This record gives sequence, structure tokens and C-alpha cells, in this order.
Amino acid sequence: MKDLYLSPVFARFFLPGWEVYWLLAYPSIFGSHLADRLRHSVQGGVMKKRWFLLFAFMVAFVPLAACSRRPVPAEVINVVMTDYEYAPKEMIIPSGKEITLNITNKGAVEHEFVIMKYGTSIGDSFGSEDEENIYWEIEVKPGETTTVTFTAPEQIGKYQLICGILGHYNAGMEGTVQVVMP
Ligand SMILES: [Cu+2]
Repeated sequence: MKDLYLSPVFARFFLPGWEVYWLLAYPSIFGSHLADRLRHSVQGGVMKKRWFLLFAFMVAFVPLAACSRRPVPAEVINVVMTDYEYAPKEMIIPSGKEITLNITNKGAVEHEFVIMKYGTSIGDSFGSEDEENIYWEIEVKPGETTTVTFTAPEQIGKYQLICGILGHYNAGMEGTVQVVMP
């Protein structure tokens, strides 16, 4: 038996020759090459995806950032009055433009929508001395909805919004009308 192992015939057919080692080595060379290629393409894909996400992020948020620098005014405003609030209580309108106001009084009592002149405020409560400082006003009876128009002031800035009926301002009926560049 020992002689058989050492015989040239056994070696020729049963022991691998040097060329067999190339066959054994080839898959690992080829395989690692494939693995490299795969890894590069996957990493490339990940990198491309990251750049794409960054790009998408910039596209999405740069205009938002540009918008947030300046409030966007509305020429049509919908306001709901209740006892004793405005919703919304802050509105932004473009200077000098005709503003359409859709206003609903959902409260149980009459309410007013009074915009005070620029730089004026009613102080602790609305009184007769404040009448001359009114820029524009409308009264709405309970349960009513009305559409009215008024021209926004030219002066950029914040204007006090109040309800002039006794006690309503103190109960919380106040807000702000902000006039911005159109
Ligand atoms: Cu009121």
C-alpha cells in the first residue's frame, strides 16, 4: 500500500499537480475581484445616495429658509370671532392692497374687528379717546358671516387689532395685523 502511494501512477491520477493549485486559487482571485467591484459599486451607490439626499435637502429647505425670512402676506383673510377671541389672532397683509375679509361671529354677542392706526394702542381698555385712532372697523352680529374689503395701510408695521365693545378687549379680544411689503 505504501508503495502505491509513492508510485508515479498514483501521483499522476490522485495527487493534484501544480496546475490544480491555479484552479483552486482562481475562484478566490476572481471572487475577491468581484467582491471589490461589488463593494465599490455599493459604496458608490451609498455615496451617490448621500449626495442626492443632501441635494434634495437643500432644494427642499433653501426656499423655505428664504420664505421664513419674510412673512407671506394674504390678500384674503378668514377670521372667526368667538366670545372673546379672534382666530387667527395674528394676520399678515400686504401694504396698500385691497384686502378681502371673510369674517364670522360664532359668539353669542356682537363683536367688532377694529384695526387701530399705526403707532397707536388703546392702552388698558377701549374708550372714547381711542375713536380717532381707529384705522378701519366692522361690527358683526352673533351668528353672522360677512365679506368686506378694506385697503391695507401703506405703512409697514404691526397694528393693534381689538374689539371695542366694553370689556371684550380685557376678556382677550385682541390681536395683531402685520402690514408687510406686498
Ligand atoms: Cu367683542
